[in-house]
This record gives sequence, structure tokens and C-alpha cells, in this order.
Amino acid sequence: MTGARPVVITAAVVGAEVTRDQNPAVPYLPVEIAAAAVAAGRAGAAVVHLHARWPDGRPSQEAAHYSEIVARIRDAGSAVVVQVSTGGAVGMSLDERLGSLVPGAEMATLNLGTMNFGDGVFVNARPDVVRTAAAIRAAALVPECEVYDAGMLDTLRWLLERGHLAAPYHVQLVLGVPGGISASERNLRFLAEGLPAGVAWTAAGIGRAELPVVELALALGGHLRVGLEDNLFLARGVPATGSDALVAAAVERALAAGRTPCSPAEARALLGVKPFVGGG
Ligand code: KMH
Ligand code: ZN
Repeated sequence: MTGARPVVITAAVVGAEVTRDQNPAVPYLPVEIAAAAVAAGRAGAAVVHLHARWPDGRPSQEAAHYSEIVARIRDAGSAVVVQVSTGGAVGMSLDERLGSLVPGAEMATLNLGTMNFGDGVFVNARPDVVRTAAAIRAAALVPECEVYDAGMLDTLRWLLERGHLAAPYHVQLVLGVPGGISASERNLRFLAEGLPAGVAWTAAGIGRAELPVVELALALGGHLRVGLEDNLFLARGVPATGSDALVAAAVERALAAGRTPCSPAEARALLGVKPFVGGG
């Protein structure tokens, strides 16, 4: 992290929506998801954003699946920061979604509002957001607030004012979900400018917006998220061979922009995550 401004790269290696029919590299089994996370870490990701799947590919928020993924990541010697999803998939109950808050996780997502999500409705009623924030805090994890539209920044401020959320927390600006704010330079600048002063933020562009959003976030001082959850292609018509290939593309762009990818230990310090005793 010498000299150049550090950048945290997060790899979202599986998600809840993408399937192997769309790209055979999408991992389903805990062993596959863990391998994808480890490979993403080797490629330069400091944080991995995890979902779980049943063996047939259906989304899972089973604690046993998440625990196995985390254990396999650590057994492989990877020190990546482990962030679990409390978003799960559209249609899951909140109780089901909170199954991901397993020992060994270090961060968890906090989705800030209800929205159309493709053809479904991603329900995050305000009392559920408050309950999720409390569950994340009770588990001593650092929340990452997922912002898909401008009004969710107001919810972020409301959570802070009411004491439902406090530092350390991180913000993820997600652009391009059908039903959320679209991925444009104007929209990313607008969201980034509306954040509470000094907060660290990452941007994620969905689909073909992924790498253009990487370049813009680098220029604006943000951090990066890439991976098969968000985008299945390295370039038009070229399927990504894995999330690690997308991380490598982000690393290349970061270095070209004069930003140095953080190690997991540097990312923990930057994000307010407790040091990892296993190393990193
Ligand atoms: N699968 C989306 C409906 C999160 O990870 O917290 C929600 C999602 C967000 O992926
Ligand atoms: Zn997710």
C-alpha cells in the first residue's frame, strides 16, 4: 500500500440469481464456492462477498452451507475478509436470510430498501432493515450497506441518526439492477457525493456496466466489486472463466489508475474489521 491510494477489491463469487446454464463457471457446492473465493483472493481480491447454493443451484441461506464455505476458505490458507449476504434471494423470509450470520464471518450486507429486482420484488421493509442491522451488530460483524437507488441514502442517514447503525460500516453502491438506479457516470457521482462525509464506499456495476463502473470508481476514490454474481462476461461475447478473471481485470485497471490493491490485512484496517488471527 506504499504511496499509491489503496483500493479494496471485493469478489462477489456466486450470488443468488446467476446459473450454470448462463456460465458454467458459476459455483454451487460449498467446495466450489470456497475455491472460487480462494482463487479470487489469489487474483487480488481482499474481500469475498458470499452467497450459498443448494447442490442443484437454488439459492440457500443455510448456516451449514455458509459455515462449510468459510471453513474451506480458511483450510485453504486464505485470509480474505469474509462478507456474507443477508440479502439472499428474492422471496426469502428475513428469518431465512439471517441464517448466513455464522461464526467466522466478518462482514454482512445490510440492504437498505424495498425495490423491484428484475421481475421480482426484493423486500426490505424498514423494520426488517433495523432488525438486520441489530442482528449484524449482535454478531459483531461490520455491516456493508447496499444502496441500489438514491432514496436509500436517506435511509442510511436515518439509520445513523436513530443509532441503528454506527461506525465502522461500509457502503456498496450498486448500479444497474433492473429496478434500481442505472449505471451511468452521473448516477455514480450523484450517489458518491450524497454519502456521509468520510465513509468508505465501493461501487458495483451490473452486467456489462461492471468494468466501466470499476474505472469510474477508481477515478472517484471508491473501492471495487466484481464477480460472477454481478457479471458473467469478461468482454462482449467472452464469458468470464471465473470471478478471479474479473478480479484480475479490476487489478489491471486499478494499477493503471495509480491505485494499489489492498491485502486482506490492509482491507481489515481500512474497513474497521478486527485483525484476523490466522494471518493476512
Ligand atoms: N440476491 C439479491 C436479491 C446481498 O447480497 O445482500 C440480493 C443481494 C444482496 O444479493
Ligand atoms: Zn449478494
